[in-house]
Amino acid sequence: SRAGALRRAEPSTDMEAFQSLLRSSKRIIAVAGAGLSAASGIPTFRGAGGMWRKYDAMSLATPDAFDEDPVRVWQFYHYRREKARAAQPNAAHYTLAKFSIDSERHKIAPESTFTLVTQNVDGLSRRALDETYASLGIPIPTTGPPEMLEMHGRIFDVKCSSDNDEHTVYDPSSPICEALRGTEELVEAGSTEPVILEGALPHCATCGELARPGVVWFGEMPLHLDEIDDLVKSADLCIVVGTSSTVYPAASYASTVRKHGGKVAVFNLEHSTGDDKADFLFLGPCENTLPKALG
Ligand code: BV8
Repeated sequence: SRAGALRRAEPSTDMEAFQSLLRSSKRIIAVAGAGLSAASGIPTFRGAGGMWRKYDAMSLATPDAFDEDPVRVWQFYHYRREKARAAQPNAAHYTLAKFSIDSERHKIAPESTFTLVTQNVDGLSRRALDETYASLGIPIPTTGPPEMLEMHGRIFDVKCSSDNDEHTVYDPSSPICEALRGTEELVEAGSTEPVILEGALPHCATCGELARPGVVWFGEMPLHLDEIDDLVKSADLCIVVGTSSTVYPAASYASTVRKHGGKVAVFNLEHSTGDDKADFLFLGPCENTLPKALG
């Protein structure tokens, strides 16, 4: 019937077909979200993990929340810093890390380029990459295009909350300030919020203003956008991993690749926005499906 003729082709679930597509792909990108780190014990934003104490995580990742209650927002980020520190990269991180290394990737996708665009701020993809370079005895390249772009910043970065000082420092200390020590346990215990004075929170070493986590909040400009836009426009394959594809502009990348004639492969535990338009859809935990697909 005509309606039948209009119906889009279902995404393929054929791993062999995906791997032969890989062999002929030259400009590959991956777009990752919280599902990539779920197996590492990092809570995702949706589902059960999306709540911290009685707050919706998304409502805390905003400049207004920080202006209104920097003590609460800093406790939220301290909790997530401690989670990220205790976490280990999982098989999906390591698979993407190995795929990021030219000599390794060219064994399955000859002469291809690759960049991981991650929405995650947990640093696990970076750790997996550094460990993989080390385990292969390959020095970490200091020139050439970056293997990954952390478009929403990094949980261990800290910057000034005012515009006085634009520079961001990497400060993985645990805790970042004495006042926050131990407050991460309160979440599990669900006990009352501790009283912490704003003066006890981290402050900018340069100007003395309140410091803030070096992540991109809702309403703020993501990082590396020009570079990402160029990559997205020229990609012939976009691998989408562990993201609900609901936050922009990251959620628009797969459809932009398709618009420019590229292919899209979605790896997710369950259905996600727009996956019906993908060329390939591999449902299941990415820590299982990704090693099969790119391993
Ligand atoms: C922007 C860092 C302008 C902080 C994050 C009104 C005012 C202002 C802006 C807007 C507005 N309305 C809409 C917008 C745009 C807004 C937006 O998209 N809002 C949404 C809610 C509609 N976006 C912004 O504000 C962005 N900036 O727009 O600037 C602009 C405009 C045009 C072009 C350029 C700029 C900034 C957004 C960044 C916010 N910061 N993170 C922090 O982490 O605390 S967002 C944060 O939430 C994550 O980084 C991520 O991006 C998002 C969560 O999404 P996911 O990662 O997908 O995670 P989620 O939990 O949703 O899903 C998990 C998935 O994994 C699920 O699908 C699940 O099935 C799957 N999964 C689970 N386990 C597994 C698995 N998959 C595989 N294996 C498993 N084991």
